[in-house]
Order: sequence, then C-alpha cells, then structure tokens
Amino acid sequence: MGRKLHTIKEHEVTDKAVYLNRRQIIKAAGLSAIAGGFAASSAGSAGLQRAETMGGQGPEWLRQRVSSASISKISTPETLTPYEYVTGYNNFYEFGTDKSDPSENSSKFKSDPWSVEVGGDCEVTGRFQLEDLLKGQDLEERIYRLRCVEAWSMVIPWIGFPLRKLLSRFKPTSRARYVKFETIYRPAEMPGQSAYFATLDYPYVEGLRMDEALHDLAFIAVGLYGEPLLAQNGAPLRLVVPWKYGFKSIKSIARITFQKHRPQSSWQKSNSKEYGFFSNVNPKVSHPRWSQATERRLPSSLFSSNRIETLMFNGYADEVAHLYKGMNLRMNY
Ligand SMILES: Nc1nc2c(c(=O)[nH]1)N[C@H]1C(S)=C(S)[C@@H](COP(=O)(O)O)O[C@H]1N2
Ligand SMILES: [Mo]
Repeated sequence: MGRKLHTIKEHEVTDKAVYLNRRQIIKAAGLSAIAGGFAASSAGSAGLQRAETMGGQGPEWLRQRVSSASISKISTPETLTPYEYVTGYNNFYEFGTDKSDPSENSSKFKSDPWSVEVGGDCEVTGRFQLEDLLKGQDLEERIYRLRCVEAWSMVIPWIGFPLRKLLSRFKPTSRARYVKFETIYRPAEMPGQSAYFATLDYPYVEGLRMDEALHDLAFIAVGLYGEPLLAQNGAPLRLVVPWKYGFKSIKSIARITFQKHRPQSSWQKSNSKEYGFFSNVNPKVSHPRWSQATERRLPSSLFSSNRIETLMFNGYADEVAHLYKGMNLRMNY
C-alpha cells in the first residue's frame, strides 16, 4: 500500500526502530511486557516511555493477549507521540471537557467485566462478553495517525484487530447499510455524563456506512503501547478510524446496532453545521471556525509549534478515496 512519507528525521526513525526492535526481543524471549519489564538504558524515548508505564491495568488474560500482538505492516513510520501525551491529553467528554480530565476523573471507571449488546439488522444478536468477542481474533499492533478536528494530531501504536472481523460474526443482513456504535452510559462512574451543562447528549453515538466499516483500516483497539487501554483512551474497546476526524473513533463501546438508516452522531446532534456524518479529514474544507489545512503534531510547545500540513484523508487517500468516488466532499463533510 502506498503511503506518503513526509519529513522524517533520522533520529525519529531510530526511535521507532528501537520501539519495534524491543517488541521483537520481548516476543522472542517469550516474556510478556509486564513480566519482562523494560531496561531503559539502551532505549530511545519510546522505550523509556514504556518502561515508566507498566501500570498493569486490565485483566490478566487481556494483558497477555495485548503483549503478544504481532506487528502489522500497515503502520506509519512517523515518530510515535510520547506515551504521556497519548494517555494524558485526551478528549473523552464523559469525564470532562479539559484535556487532563479523562486521565484525572476516570479512576472509578470499571472496564472489567465488560459486555457489548449487538442488535438490529443482523442474524446473530445478543450480549457478548469481551473475552468472547476477542476469541479467535489475532491481535496486531498498527501505528496510525490520529487527527482531531481541533487541528492537533498524534501518532499512536494501537493494538487490536480489523473492525470487519468483529462485525462479520454477527452476520449483518442486506438491510444493514450503516452500523451504529454507542459508548457505555454510567453517570456514577463518568462525571461528565451528569454535568449540569453537558456539551453532548449521552450515550455518545457514532456511526459508519457499512462499506467504511468493512474497510481494512477501520480498527477495533483494545490496547496501545503494548498495554490494555486505559480508561481515558476508551477501555476496554474502542473504534479507530484513521482517515476520519478523531471524534468518529468512539470509545468504550457498549452497543453495536446494524441499521438501514444513517445514525445521527452525538456531534452532529450538538452542531450539525460544524460536524457532519462523514467527517473525513480534508485540508481543503475548513471547519466554520478554523482552517483544517494544517495541524499541530503533538508534542508541540510555545517555542516549537510542530505545525505540519494536513493530508487528504489524513494520509490514507490511496487506501480509502475510492469509498467516496463521485461524492461532493464539501457537502458531505
Ligand atoms: N465516547 C467518546 N468517544 C470519543 C470522544 C468522547 O468525548 N467520547 N472523543 C473523541 C475525540 S474528539 C477524539 S480526538 C478521540 C481522542 O482519542 P484519544 O484520547 O484516545 O487520543 O476520541 C474520540 N472518541
Ligand atoms: Mo477530536
């Protein structure tokens, strides 16, 4: 698959090589990330970040599955965003609207045990435990760009499996043209859900057209940086749609519904002029209040904004542009 490699500096490649190399060493030695730990001395920054974050979250069976994931060729070679940013600078409004709220306000959140309710236009319906949903799925690590509609971006090493491999199990019928996802609704554990001035209606809703959902890049993540997801990143399972703005990548999924009609997403509902159903990353279509032509690649600071050009479909045009052939992308934003 063709990918555009833009401005990669030599030390960045080294960081990534170190990260991947470490993963291979760990796998060869048959050690889990938890048991093996990481010697920080010879590692680049990515290795150091992992060394500091052996939190041991998630059930043991999931930690083992995640730590033995294979490395996918479908990965960007760009520098990984440091672990501290990936897990400390988040959008998860159920825990509050500040970037630090999700990591600070999620200690009560319980992601184990977990089940997902599946229904609508499919042959196999019901409530499925996470362990059951992951049975038979080969977990892989994929390094994707994540582009938030707010014009910042990260590069994240996710661990999971293609969404289509999850959806095919439920045997969607020919009536199913869309798939709708809902985040868990648990106001006692998610303070943002009961906030008096809540920005969004809960549960958080997102959706994809069936052909988008079946595209190989659409991914279900259960981990990142070699560990099960933390609450702030959408534990225990979330969607990752790398060619769309980040808000399509719905977290902590509790319900999946196949349907004929296009679902209305939470952000569309809150402001349909600013947030559309498709929300494909597009540098030529501005948000009504800001340009989408460039993005701040985190980490960025006052002294080094690290501003880069935003790519069509977030750099995944070769893979996904065909899904939108003949569509007016300015009207279908
Ligand atoms: N349920 C839910 N999912 C969500 C959000 C949210 O507020 N609630 N925020 C979205 C937005 S705007 C972005 S940019 C990404 C951020 O994912 P990350 O914090 O894991 O980087 O999650 C998306 N998924
Ligand atoms: Mo976002």
